[in-house]
Amino acid sequence: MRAGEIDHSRFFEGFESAGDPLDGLHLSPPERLLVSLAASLVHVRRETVGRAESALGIDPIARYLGGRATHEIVAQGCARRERDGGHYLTKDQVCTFERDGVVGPFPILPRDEALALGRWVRDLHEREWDGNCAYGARIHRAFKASGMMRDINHSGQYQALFQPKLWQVLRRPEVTQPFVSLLGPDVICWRQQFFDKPPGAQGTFWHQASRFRVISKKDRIRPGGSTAIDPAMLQYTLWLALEDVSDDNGSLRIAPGSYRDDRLERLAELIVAEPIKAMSTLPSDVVADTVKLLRYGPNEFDKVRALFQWVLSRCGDLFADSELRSYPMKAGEGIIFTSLNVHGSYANTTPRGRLAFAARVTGPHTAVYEGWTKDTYILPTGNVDHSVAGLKCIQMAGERHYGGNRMARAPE
Ligand SMILES: O=C(O)CCC(=O)C(=O)O
Repeated sequence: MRAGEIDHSRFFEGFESAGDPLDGLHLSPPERLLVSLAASLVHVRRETVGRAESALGIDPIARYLGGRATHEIVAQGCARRERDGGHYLTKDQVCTFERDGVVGPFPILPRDEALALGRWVRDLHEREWDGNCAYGARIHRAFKASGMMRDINHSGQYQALFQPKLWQVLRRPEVTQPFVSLLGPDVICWRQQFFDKPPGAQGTFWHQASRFRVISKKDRIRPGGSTAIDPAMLQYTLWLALEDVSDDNGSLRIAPGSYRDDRLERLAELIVAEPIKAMSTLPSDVVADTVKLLRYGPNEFDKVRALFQWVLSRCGDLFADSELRSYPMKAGEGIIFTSLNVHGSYANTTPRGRLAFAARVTGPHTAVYEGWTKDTYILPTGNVDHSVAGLKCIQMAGERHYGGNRMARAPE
């Protein structure tokens, strides 16, 4: 490390890659052709536009980022435990959240009830969620054909739209009131999922999310109409442990306060929107392997890790002051955090499972999937398009929601 450089090694501790992710990756002839075509385009850009930019002193990445965005969280809710009792957050908890973008762990469900819920979820998953899939029949068939039906992380998404028991969890005061303290009286869940980490599962590498674009160029959620909402406040995640969680079976990890700097998310979006431009900032000898890994790599962990390394190579001061915390929890405990905080989770090196329920929660001014008719699901057997008509929102508290959002009726 050179003098003055920031030591990011703490971000990699406990996140070692299991060998070279490209080992054993065999591409078909059309895939190989696509990789060499992309590498050639990157080379051409570097030798033409790139050279001109260097001559003019232009850094395309710095230009795209337009400086370091500094986000702020200001709680919109006014209910507080000291005055209103119940399960509202205390003044101190709200202040902690505004500073760190994360609060908890705190008890949400009694431990026995959370464990029983976890067992019920696993049983339902064994029964293939009784055939329910909010993405529609095409994705349900594709889940079965690709083996993803066996993965709760995929097949369990949006299941509160079908299961009264999950719907009721989202409407319990223990769940809604902390959000009312942060968001105000009207609280909406726009998506739910489970995070299952079976024995031997890899960790989840550090990532940030506010608009949830993933491989799309459009925002899945954004401030509706002319509302101004800081991206750090666009949505908060409730991560509720349904089994005991420790560092050795996959605790969640967060850098509190890192939501202020969103360059990781924005540069990840640039890779999707303008891959040739983004790649042309890499040393030429690693371009083909990086394209191969990001396009055809066998697991998300290594892709996200490679992306993080690329972003650090461009923004050496990123998360400079961030402390990393892990969040061991007993079943029934949970935390609330802004997903713009850089976060991930440890690997599960134990013979025990690790199951969590995550609700993505927002306020009445957020437009969800506005202007979208279809989305794309990434499956190992290829990407499959699906309608977004079934991806409805749940009113957790209050009555108001953004006008264009599709709202669900309670399942029976
Ligand atoms: O539970 C995990 O392993 C990861 C959770 C996560 O990335 C999220 O809630 O956004």
